[in-house]
Amino acid sequence: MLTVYTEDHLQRNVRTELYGGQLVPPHECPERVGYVLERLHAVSLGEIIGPARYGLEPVLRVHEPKFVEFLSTAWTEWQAAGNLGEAIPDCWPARRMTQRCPSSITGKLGYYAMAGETSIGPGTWEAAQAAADVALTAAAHLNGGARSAFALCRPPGHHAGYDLYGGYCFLNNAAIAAQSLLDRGAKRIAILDVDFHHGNGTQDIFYHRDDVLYVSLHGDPAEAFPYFSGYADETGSGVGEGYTLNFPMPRATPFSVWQQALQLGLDRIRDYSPDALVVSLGVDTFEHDPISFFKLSSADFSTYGRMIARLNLPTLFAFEGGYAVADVGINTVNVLTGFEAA
Ligand code: 5XA
Ligand code: ZN
Repeated sequence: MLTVYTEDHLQRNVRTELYGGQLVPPHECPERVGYVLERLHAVSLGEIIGPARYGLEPVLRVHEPKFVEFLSTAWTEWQAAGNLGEAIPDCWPARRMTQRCPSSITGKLGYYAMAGETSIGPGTWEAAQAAADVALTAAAHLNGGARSAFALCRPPGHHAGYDLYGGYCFLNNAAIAAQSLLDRGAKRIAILDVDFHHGNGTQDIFYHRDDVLYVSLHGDPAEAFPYFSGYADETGSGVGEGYTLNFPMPRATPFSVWQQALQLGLDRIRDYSPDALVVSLGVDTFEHDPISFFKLSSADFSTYGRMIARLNLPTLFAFEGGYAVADVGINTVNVLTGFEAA
């Protein structure tokens, strides 16, 4: 399997995450990708190539122009305003408040953030753009007839909505890739999100559409981030009704239960008969993940890689979460080798 990767992700190396009432070193750190690369080499998964540059056009197919402009200038504006730390919001347009975007950078952060933990720093925008290019390059590879490709994206993407960032995400790499496949001739794309967290951003972007089926397995939002998205009764709207399928699951969910939900999701994807599959591949379902609560073992990742392969679809894996840093490489690559072995 081809991997697309660029060291441009290193440009995002913020010092702070708001966590447990403290500013701590971010869980979503550059070392995560280092462990994945190390494992890719160890198992000789295949060639690793750099991304092509696609510019903003494919990004603007799924994100609002003013939001993209905000991301591209946020750090400069934050510094110009005399702030000393990294950029984090401190006020949101909550219930019954006006939904107008302020001119102040602090106000803009609140307007565009769906969560407050994610600092913006120098290089955040450049890394986010590079991650989108990684996903687009992997999509181009599928278009060229490949069975599969792995987009080693960082920062991750599935919480980034049409005009929202947060949850460590800025641009929605999986959504950008899915849209590019449609723009190059696909009629239907399925997105399977196996990250522990619900991909509110991906759901948001495609909620009203029937050309993208979104299936997500995740921690019950009553107990897990992003808290305000991911319930089973969120099923799509308008022509998109029935094209969002959420499987929220409780604390300590074991693989035996998770696997049953996955099979139901895979059955729905097979019925949908898509031209290609995009997998939002987060491995924070791991039993030792520090911020999540499912109970998958390293071996379980191989098992579900094989299950996904049985769909027999051109498949793009886009890297998302996973914070048991030293195990992120093994768990991620187990999915890919399981897929290849099937
Ligand atoms: O998939 N999303 C994540 O792993 C980020 C969770 C952020 C929690 N504050
Ligand atoms: Zn996650």
